[in-house]
Amino acid sequence: MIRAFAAIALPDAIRTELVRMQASLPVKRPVPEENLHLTLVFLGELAEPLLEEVHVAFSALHAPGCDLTLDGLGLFGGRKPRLVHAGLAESADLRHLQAKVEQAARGAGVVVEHRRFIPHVTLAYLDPARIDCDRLERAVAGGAAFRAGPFPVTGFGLYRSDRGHGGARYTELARYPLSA
Ligand code: 2AM
Repeated sequence: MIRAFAAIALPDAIRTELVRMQASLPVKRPVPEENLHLTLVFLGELAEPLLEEVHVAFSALHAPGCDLTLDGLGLFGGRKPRLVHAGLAESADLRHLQAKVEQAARGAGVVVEHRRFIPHVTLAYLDPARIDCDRLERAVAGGAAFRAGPFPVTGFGLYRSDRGHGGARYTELARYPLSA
């Protein structure tokens, strides 16, 4: 089984800005620079034939490219935050793309969780037992003015995730261009 997801890769310059922002956060294990991405759809654990079906469906998908801007920081998990992320400026194009990618994955036979899409780039996963919530909330509030971009999105990718002791390793399996 292959743990897979669809995502937008970030340009180097944007990742550099995110790394700078991570350094100002009181987190022990920031997401490594090479792992920073914007997830469109988490596909779960797929058998190889199903992954191939997904690839065929993604290859046939048509959607326009767009420009995206990272905007602000946030926490997910309510009073017990489990991750800190950078948000995105609202983009109808991004929502359109995400809906199409999700629809293509379902059409290929993937059971996708019915969750509202909240576009974000995860900057760090948190260990709820070991974080200083007040300090973290102050740092996130202090990052409200964070902006990066706009940057052009010309495609999206299919990724596999392999989790080991050193954390997750993501590998791009295929890349799908968006129209100009
Ligand atoms: P996250 O950054 O919000 O945790 C690879 O794990 C990608 O798939 C991550 O970007 C992760 O989002 C996303 N994802 C979505 N749902 C997931 C789930 N149930 N388990 C693991 N990752 C998930």
